[in-house]
Parts: sequence; C-alpha cells; structure tokens
Amino acid sequence: FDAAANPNAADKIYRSLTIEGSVANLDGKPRPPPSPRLRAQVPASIFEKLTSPKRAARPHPAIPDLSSSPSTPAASCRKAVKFLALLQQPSGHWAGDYGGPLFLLPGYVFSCYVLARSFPPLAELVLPSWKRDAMRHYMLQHQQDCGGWGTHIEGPPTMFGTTMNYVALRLLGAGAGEPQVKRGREFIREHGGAVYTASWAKFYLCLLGLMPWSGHSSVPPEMFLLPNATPFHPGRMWCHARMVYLPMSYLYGVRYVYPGAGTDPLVRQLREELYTEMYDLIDFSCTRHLVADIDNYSPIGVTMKVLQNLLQVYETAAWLQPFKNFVRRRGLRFAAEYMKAEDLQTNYIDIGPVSKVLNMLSTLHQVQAGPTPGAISADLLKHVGRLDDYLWVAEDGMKMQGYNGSQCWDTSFAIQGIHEAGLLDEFPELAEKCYSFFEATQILSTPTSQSTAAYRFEAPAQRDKAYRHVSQGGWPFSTSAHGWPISDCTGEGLKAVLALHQTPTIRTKIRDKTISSVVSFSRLCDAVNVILELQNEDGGFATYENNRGYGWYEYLNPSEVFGDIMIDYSYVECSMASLTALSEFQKLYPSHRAEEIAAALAKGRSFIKLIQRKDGSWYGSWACCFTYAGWFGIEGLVACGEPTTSRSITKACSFIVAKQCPNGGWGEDFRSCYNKAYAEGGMERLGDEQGACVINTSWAVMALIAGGQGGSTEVERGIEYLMSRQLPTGDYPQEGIAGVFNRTCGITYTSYRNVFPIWAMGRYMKFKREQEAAAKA
Ligand code: LAN
Repeated sequence: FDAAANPNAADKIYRSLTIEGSVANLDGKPRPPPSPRLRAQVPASIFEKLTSPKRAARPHPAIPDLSSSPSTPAASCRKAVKFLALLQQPSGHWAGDYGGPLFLLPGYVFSCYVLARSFPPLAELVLPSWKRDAMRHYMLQHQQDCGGWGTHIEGPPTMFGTTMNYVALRLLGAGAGEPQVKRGREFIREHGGAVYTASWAKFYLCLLGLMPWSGHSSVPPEMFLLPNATPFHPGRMWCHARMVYLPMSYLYGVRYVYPGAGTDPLVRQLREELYTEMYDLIDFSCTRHLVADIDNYSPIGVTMKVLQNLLQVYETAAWLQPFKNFVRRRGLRFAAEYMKAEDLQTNYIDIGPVSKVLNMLSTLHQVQAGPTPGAISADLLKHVGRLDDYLWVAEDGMKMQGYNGSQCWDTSFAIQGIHEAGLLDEFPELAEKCYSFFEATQILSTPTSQSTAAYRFEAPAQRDKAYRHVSQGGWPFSTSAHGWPISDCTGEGLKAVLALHQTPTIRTKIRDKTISSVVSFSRLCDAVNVILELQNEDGGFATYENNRGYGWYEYLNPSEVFGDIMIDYSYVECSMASLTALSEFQKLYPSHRAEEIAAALAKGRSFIKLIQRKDGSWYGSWACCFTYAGWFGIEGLVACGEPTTSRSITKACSFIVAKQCPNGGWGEDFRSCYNKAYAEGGMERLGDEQGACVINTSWAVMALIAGGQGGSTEVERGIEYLMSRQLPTGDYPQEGIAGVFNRTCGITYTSYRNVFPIWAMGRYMKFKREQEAAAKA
C-alpha cells in the first residue's frame, strides 16, 4: 500500500482506523501499545499517524465531560445519547460497518476482475491498486488458523468461504507461494479440492473459467416463463433468492465464461491449485452433487437431485436441443429485461450485493455479445458508478457490505430509543436532521421515472410483471435510491416519524415552517397501506412481500449453505414491527381505516402466539436470536392488546429471566441461530467473561419491561450491568456479531451497541416516571 501515492485512500483508511482510536485517547489514559500484528499489517505511514503523540494529545472538541462516571440510568443514558449524536452524519442518519459475510467481497472482486480485463480503461476505476491492497488486507485478516475462511467473520471455516477468498486473493495479486495463501490452498485440498465447495462458489468458478459449466447444475432462465400459477414459479420465491437466481440463470443460460480465461496465466495456475487431480482429467459432470460436510447446512434433497439430473438431460440430450434453444432464447430475453428493470428501479444498486455484481456481469455480457463489443455501454458505467455503495473501510480492511448500508433501519431505532428516554427535545439538531432523513428516505411512488415502459409500476399489472409489491409510502432498510420497501423497515420508519411528530421542537418547527418538507398525513396513510397490504393470510408479516409459496419449496433449496431462503415466511420480527406501527398510528389517528387496523392487530396477535415455542420463546431470524425475538414477541403481543398477565407473556418473560447471567447481563451465542436452540455461554471471547453482552442485555431488559416486569430485580440488575459496561466516552464495547441471515451467516450491526442500551435505559426511565406519577395520583 503506497499511502504517499494515494493520499485520498490513505486518508479514508486512516479516518476509519481512528474512529476507535481517537475516542480511546480521549479519556486521557495512554493507549495500549499497538500489537505486533497491527504494526506488521498497517502501512508504515498510516501507522505513524495513528500512533503519533501529537494526535493522542489533541482532544476532540465535541466530546464533553469524559471524567464523570454516571451514577444514575438517566445520566448514563444522556451520556450515551451525547456520544451517539457525535456519530450522526450530516444527512441525518447513522452510518456503520455492515460487513460480516465473507463470500461477498470475492464476488465483487471476480466481477471487477473480469470487467477490468475486458475493458482495461476501467481497471483503475474498479480495482485500483489501493483498493486491491485494502481488500487483500481484509481477506488476510479473516483467514483462520486452519487456513480456511468462514462463511462469515465469526463462523467456522467452510469450503464456500475458503474457495471464494482464496481465488479472490490470487486475483488481487497474492502470490501462490505466500504463506497464508499456501495455507488456504492446503485447506481446500485437504477437503477434497474445489469440487467439494458449495454450489454458489462453483458458479463463480465456472464464470472465471476455473470449472467447466458441466460441473454446475442447470439454472434454466426458462423457469421465469412458466405460468405464474405454477406452484414453484420463481415469482413466488423470496425476493433475494429470486433476484440472485435471475442473473445466475442468465449467465448459466449463456454459459458465460470470462473471455480472457483462455490466455490468462492466473487462470491456468488456479486450475492446478484448486483441485487434487489434474484439471483436464476431472470429469466435472460427476462432481455436480459433491459438497463438503462443513458446507452442507441444507443438504440438497432427493427430489431436487432428481430434478437436477432431469434438467441435465434437458441441457445435453441432442434430440432436445432445438426445443431447448427455442425456449432458452425467450427465457434469456425475459431475464435480461427483468434485470434491466431491477437496475433501473434501484438506480443500479440492485436489491443486494450478490445480484449487484451478477447483474453487472450480465450487462457486460450483453455488451460483449452485442454489435459493438469493444464499446463500454452507459448501462455498464452506471453499474460501475454504484459499486462503491457496497464498500466499507474499517480497521480490518476494505469489505463488501451485506447491503448498501443499514441507514434507515439504524436511524429509526435510534430515534425511538431517544424518544422513549424523553431526550429528543434535548437534542433538537439531532432530531431535525433525522426528521429530514426520514422525509427524504420514504419511498414516494412506486419507481417509475426511470423504469422501462414495460415495468412502469403505476398499475398493479405492471408491478406484477416484476413480481413486486406496492412500494409507495414504504421505508427501505438503507436509502430511497435502493427503493425496495420492507415491512418492518416501514413499521420502524413510521414509528420513528410519529415519535418525531410528537416532539415539541419538531412540532414547532413544522408549524413555523422552518422545516419545509414534511411527512404529510397522506404519506403516513401510504405507509399504513403498505403495511396492511403486507399482512399474510396467517396474520404474520414477511420481509418484502407477501408469502407467495409453500414451506416445501425448501426441498428445492439448491444453495446448500443457507437455510429457509426459498420463500418469504412470516417472521416474529417483521410482524411485531408492522403491528406496533399500526397500533401507534391508530392511537394518534383513530378514524383512519379503523376496522382494518383492528382486524390486522387481532390477526397478528393470534399469529405471534401461534409461533411461540412451548418454552415461551420465539426464534429470531434476523439477529441473535431468542433474546432478540423475545423482545419482538412480547412487544408485538402487548401492542396487539394482549394483557401482560397473560400466559403467553408471563411464559415469555420467564424464559428470558431464566437466561440471565450471574453478573446481571444476558448473552447468547451465534449457534442459537444455526441450531435453532438457545446457545448460551459461547460468547466469552466476544462478550464479557460470563458470556453476557450489552446488546442482548438491552433486548432482554426491553422485553421484560414491555412484558410488565419493569419493577423486577432482574431488570434492575440488567440496567446496572449496562451502566457498568459503558465506556468513559459514552460508547459501549463492540462485541460478538449481532445480526444474522439465512440461518448461517452473521452480519454486523455497528449501531446496535449504542442504540439499544439507550433504548433499554430510556424505557426503564419511562417506567420509573410512570410509576412515580401513578404513586402520586
Ligand atoms: C437483510 C437486512 C435487513 C433485514 C431486516 C429488516 C432486519 C429483517 O427484519 C428482515 C430481513 C432483512 C431485510 C434482510 C434480509 C436478508 C439480507 C437482505 C439482509 C440480512 C441484508 C443482507 C441479506 C442478503 C440476503 C445478503 C445477500 C446474500 C444472499 C444470500 C443473497
């Protein structure tokens, strides 16, 4: 890394490195000496800056009062808000590292490598040397002692994670003889070679010319041409699975191989490095179903294997080819058009990081197969322009995030936490910036302006063509440019706006027209409409769309490494966020769609009870895990009118109480998500010595107070625990990975450690205020 030649990059990395460092300096204590590992890995020029005594001596002007150690929850909460306020971005949201998965950056590297090789003038844009170095740094940081990489940063090694990262490292310039690269290769070979990696990794190997397409099962784009009524039509799949298999089907359909593969010496070397036998001697048509045990979370069922074998006949039998070619052309045309619509609707961000890079490669293929293969198209450049949206630089290097950020989600929690603490008026600037963020982030119309004519979304028929749900009025997880609304993000966004509308400083500014852009009543109603439309038959709420398929689709899950990805299920989290928002809205606007909201709440209440486990717990799908879901379950039920004395709620509270650690905190291991059974005590290395951590403790405390147990000693001890874990700056330690998706992959939510303690303490203070008021009355 040549920092002198790349001052901007150096500065970017330097700033991200010092977010922690500068704050740590402020308590006046000398910083611990940097570890030899850091010293070895951080470029010397940056290292100097980081450790310079001049920097350590310079106090941050905005951080007040580092010496005081708060003795009450109110003081501790206020201090935490002050710290959080420092991290707010000028546009009103909180930005944070949304990394964790380790299979995303390699996909990014592969696509950019192919793009750069195809269009050398783009090379400096997509993979300049400073990015390559920062990415390599990240991969090397997360390699495990055994030589392998996990599917995510805290997971055990998998062939999926290892093959992806190994190949990416090599493409980024790491030499085959480097010790860490060697260890990675040994890991792959010890596990039988890359023929044992998971299917998604095989897909990338085929794209790069490191495996022939005969080694990959068929992903026919024709599946999109099936009548919509077909029970396993892709339009019924969970949108993330659909939008990943869409470009996969296109690239498989055209059998895309990186055009330079034949002449690239690296490809030749990798073909020898990745397998235990000589590449040319391997019969890849026999290795399609192979997968290492360490990857095989969702083994491919017999039904799917039979189907894949039948499809193989369809792909190869000579007598079928005229028919196949005929339908394939149509399938490919549909897939290309659908991808284009997605690109336009999301401003080339696309729904997620996997489809982003695969859509870009598909666009590249269209250019290469078009009349002027040497000309870079505008579409391609627009794709390139949105690549950086997914990148994040932190102390462990440059990574690809799980989304283009978690801006809206984090901000909606922050606002609700501060609101419940009764502190929004004390932070008027923060509140106003958040308000304009929510105003700007609400999705105002179903995306039309740039969409192709075929996919203009005004009419349901056109929406249906892209299998999309109504968007107008929803809030996204990240930004409005991304544009996919989500049930719970809409719910949390709506609650945040309602909280801001109740804040006197914001009310005054809206009345005096100092705030000019407001979330009008009709826009609130649009949000309510999105939520109501999203309620499933079972009374619950899924993520982006209604439930359109059946649980048995999982027998057709071809991914091996992920679980429960085939359809959009009803989740306790999405249900609670949607239902609490409806209930809050109804309290303020009792006459709008009153009967429908009441019916939705009643149905939602039955659903949440239905999915409660016998022991009183709920399984959490999107964060770790039973503690998270316990908060959602209890709060959701209460919002739907369930009395806190009901059996459901008392059982749920008892479950949580029973998990409290002796030191008053709560902690849950990531294995809970994977095994779907509460795993305690595994967090020692990431939480405190008893396995407790601040985020889980906050969720538990919030759940218990919502469940009517605010006066219990468990809650008091939880609050004391949170206070004891606060750092002198008002920050909290970053502990184990909190988020999860698809059962097996962890994902980092950096703001949780700041926001949830505020919310828990805020809720506790509110409880105390109400208790005192009741006593006086
Ligand atoms: C997310 C992030 C947000 C999350 C919540 C809103 C928190 C949740 O309550 C509902 C599900 C949702 C929207 C969610 C689903 C899965 C996502 C999109 C992610 C965890 C972010 C990344 C992940 C996506 C699937 C990663 C790409 C990987 C693939 C296997 C396609």
